[in-house]
Amino acid sequence: MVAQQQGKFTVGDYLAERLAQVGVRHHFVVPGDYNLILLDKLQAHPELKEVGCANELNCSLAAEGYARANGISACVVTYSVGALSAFNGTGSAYAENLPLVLISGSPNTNDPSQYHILHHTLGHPDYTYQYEMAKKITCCAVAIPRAIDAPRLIDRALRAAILARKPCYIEIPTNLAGATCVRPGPISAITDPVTSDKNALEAAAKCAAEYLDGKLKPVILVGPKAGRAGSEKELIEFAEAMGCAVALQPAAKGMFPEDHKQFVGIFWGQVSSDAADAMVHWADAMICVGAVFNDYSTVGWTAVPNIPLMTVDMDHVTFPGAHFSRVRMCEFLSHLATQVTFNDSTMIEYKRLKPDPPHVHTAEREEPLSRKEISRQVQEMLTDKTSLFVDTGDSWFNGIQLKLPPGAKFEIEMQWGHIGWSIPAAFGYALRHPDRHTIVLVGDGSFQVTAQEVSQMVRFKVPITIMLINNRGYTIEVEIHDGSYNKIKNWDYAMLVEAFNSTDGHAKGLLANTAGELADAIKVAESHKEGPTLIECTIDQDDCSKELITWGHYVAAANARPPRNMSVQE
Ligand code: DPX
Ligand code: MG
Repeated sequence: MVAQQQGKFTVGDYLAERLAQVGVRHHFVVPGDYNLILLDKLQAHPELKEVGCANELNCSLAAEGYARANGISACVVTYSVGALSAFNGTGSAYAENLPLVLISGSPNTNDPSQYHILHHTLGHPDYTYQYEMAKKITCCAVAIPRAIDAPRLIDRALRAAILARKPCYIEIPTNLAGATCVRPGPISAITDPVTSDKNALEAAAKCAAEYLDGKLKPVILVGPKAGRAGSEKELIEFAEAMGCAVALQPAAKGMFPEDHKQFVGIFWGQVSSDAADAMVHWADAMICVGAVFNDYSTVGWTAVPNIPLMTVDMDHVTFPGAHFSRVRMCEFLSHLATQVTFNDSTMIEYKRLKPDPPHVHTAEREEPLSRKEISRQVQEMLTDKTSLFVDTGDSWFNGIQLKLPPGAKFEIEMQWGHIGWSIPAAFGYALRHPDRHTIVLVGDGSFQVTAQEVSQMVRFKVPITIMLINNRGYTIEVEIHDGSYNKIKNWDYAMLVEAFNSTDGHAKGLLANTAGELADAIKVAESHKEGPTLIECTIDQDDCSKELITWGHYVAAANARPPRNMSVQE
């Protein structure tokens, strides 16, 4: 703030100060003439570090990943040509419940009233369209009309994003970023959490305790919103008070410790791990904590639990026959932990059902590389310091099957499912967590979407290990519905990432065709700290997990349901 205190304080300074106060330390940017003054202001803030991205899609996805690590992030782009690309990562943040602040420069405030046609726009003088579009993919969108409105609108958007765990949108005209502005008031006005309504909390916990008392076989099902609500600690507290089985949805992997004695695996219908499905289907009560039932998590609607559900969401609790608003998940779980009766019947049953650990075959060094051997070697890489990103494709299934050691983190983007997400998202995440070893499992098709962002890993010397599984195409799509469109042009991936080095970079690109080559490459990656290492793992085109095949069949069937309510003429 020193530099800013000496000169005039501007709208850009206000935004910078607020971003720093809510905990942003890196902001992701692509410059354009509508946002340059704003970028100068953000750059001038001593607590913000500017991180340039190769394009706005990657910029928004890097911010999405940063929000996973940091709780909140900022992505700054130019009008339309930039923002419309950044809408994609903003959509991801919405779907994945992450507070991402999308900030866009916009036309000079004098232009709309003069009916001026401007560059980077649709070519007609109504410049409200981007703001209108942003409203649909954020929990709060504001367009600043005058400098005097900036504090109120910026504060409103930030508070909404923090409370809802959703993205917000702030549009700042190019001639307002440098306009004089008042200084911000106390940050607690924005960051103070909303607590539960005391009466609703009491009533919900009482209702839950009574409901559970009447049940013989309760199971807890954890979904991705449990982690987003920051309730991991309270979840353990509650689970231990209950003593019952805890299954996780695939997108919640890592949100409850896998070495905990009550962990019974990933519930994913037919492709569940560790007999989690047997437990879920045996239960007579299901406490769904932050669960999301979509077509993917229910395996094409074949695995929707068929008993009434008790739903604990981020800010409300619903039972068969009762609903309680303004009950925060964390508070509810820790309060309920003091009210419930211990019932470990599902754990007694699980001990009888728990499958023995599978025998894992170790390939000979010269054996051609297989999917199973990659998984075996990746499993050995995992430590308490690992953060594992798995991209859409067979990497989801391979990642879900791995056993996470205590402390290891797992990131998946299962609601939005944007191929290529993992490369920029892991980059954003790793900037915030330099102490962790970020590993990415990504397919060849996914990598081709966002490959440029590896060059930022080179530029910022981020030592991410990218395991690129090259099966020469879109295999998940092959399993859902095959066609020539699922073939892609092969690249020399190892050589490509070294091209990003130019004269000053330190990326390593390695190729593994055999089990031994992969083991050697992993050793190199683990000791390489000056930049990213990409290991291209080549496998046969048909070598995919049986879980992917099974899941693909059911999802294909769900996609192919004929239209209902057709008129008789049709
Ligand atoms: C598509 C998917 O190579 O993984 O293991 O070979 O399937 P697998 P790849 O990365 O291919 C991914 C491909 C094309 N999905 O199989 S999952 C549709 C799709 C999407 N996101 C975007 N476009 C298309 N999920 C941005
Ligand atoms: Mg592929």
